Amino acid sequence: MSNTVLLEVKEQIGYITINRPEALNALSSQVLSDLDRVLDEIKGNDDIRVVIVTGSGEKAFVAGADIKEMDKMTPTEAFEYMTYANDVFSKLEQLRQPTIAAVNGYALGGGMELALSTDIRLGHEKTLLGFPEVGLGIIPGFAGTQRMPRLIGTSKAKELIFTARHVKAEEAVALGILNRLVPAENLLEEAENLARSIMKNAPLAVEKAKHVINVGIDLPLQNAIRLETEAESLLFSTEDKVEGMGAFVEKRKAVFKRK
Ligand code: DAK
Repeated sequence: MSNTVLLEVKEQIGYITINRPEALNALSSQVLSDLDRVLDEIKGNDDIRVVIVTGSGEKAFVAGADIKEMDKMTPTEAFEYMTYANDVFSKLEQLRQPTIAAVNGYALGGGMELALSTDIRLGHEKTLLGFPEVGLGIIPGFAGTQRMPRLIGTSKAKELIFTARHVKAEEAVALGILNRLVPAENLLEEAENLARSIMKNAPLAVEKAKHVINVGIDLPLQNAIRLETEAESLLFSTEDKVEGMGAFVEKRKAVFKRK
């Protein structure tokens, strides 16, 4: 079996590692189909509570779509490749588990777009992000023209996309692309700490919060508020809601069961 994407599960955290360090983890079609398979495994694994996505090696998270592969594509092949990649990235975005990108170096083009498909992004001082596409005669093709403006606003997104410039880590935090920076040697550890601070809460509540935010953001406000109300009422039927409130009243630590 191909191993361009690795999945490891430790203490209820699923680690996805894009594993082509010799090509700075560039997204080939093999990577996309391996990522697709790994996401299906995660979807079916109730033991995984949070997912961390990172890149193999010291230099890159993902240095974009594989330019050498893309170079030879016909328009029809490009359409199919992009449609498939968008399905895979949407699968990542819609995982019920919260996802954290540990952006350990270059996150360019498709790499930035992969990171944008996660819920929370951590970087370090050498993390460099950008959309080089217009310099290659194309535009971001894995939903960067859509997810980035939704995250940071249209004007700032346009500046990044039109200029194709590299954005340093501090600026990426100021823009709201990265949640925060941590020392490079602690990046994975900080991602794990963040994962654990999510995992101490009621799993169904966290999953519902993710769903309501992701779906609600594209709805008119009143419909989104209604979605929230319905999700909240459903959580009132869970054992974990009884446990969470009971533990507060009894002044003890809640033990959640995802029920
Ligand atoms: N694709 C393929 N190989 C890559 C690569 C990439 N994106 N990025 C790096 N590599 C390979 C290099 O070719 C080199 O391989 P060898 O020559 O040793 O065989 C190896 O990784 C190490 O890279 P460098 O020697 O270049 O390393 P440096 O430290 O000097 O430079 C760099 C690091 C990240 C600045 C540089 O590698 C670089 O600029 N990489 C390309 C960044 C980039 O432009 N990425 C693509 C963004 S465009 C669509 C599908 C997808 C998309 C759009 C449309 N359709 C199907 C319609 C999205 C496109 C993108 O993501």
